Amino acid sequence: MTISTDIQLDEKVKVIVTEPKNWKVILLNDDVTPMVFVTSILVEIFKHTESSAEEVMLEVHETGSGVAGIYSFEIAEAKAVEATNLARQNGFPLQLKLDEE
Ligand code: TYC
Repeated sequence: MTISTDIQLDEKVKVIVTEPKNWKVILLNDDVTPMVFVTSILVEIFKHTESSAEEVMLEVHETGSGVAGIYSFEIAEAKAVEATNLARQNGFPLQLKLDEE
């Protein structure tokens, strides 16, 4: 048995496809979180090399903020949560935020 289905397309429907935006994970400076801890988070979670991690960490330390990485919203959120959890587990007040690109 063959089932055939006719689908009527409404030509008035216009499909608008837009690229999903990327999100920056921003690291914020504080006076308590050790430099070595921030550097290790940049290596472990944000996949920096040791030297680029140190560069970003120092930029945050000197200017107040810096970009840890740029991802889709879901990945950015997951990495920010992972970094925040790790900081809290170690008793540090490290803060991260997400900014649309
Ligand atoms: N300012 C901190 C210190 O002197 C280091 C630090 C860097 C903290 C970056 C947070 O996101 C940060 N120990």
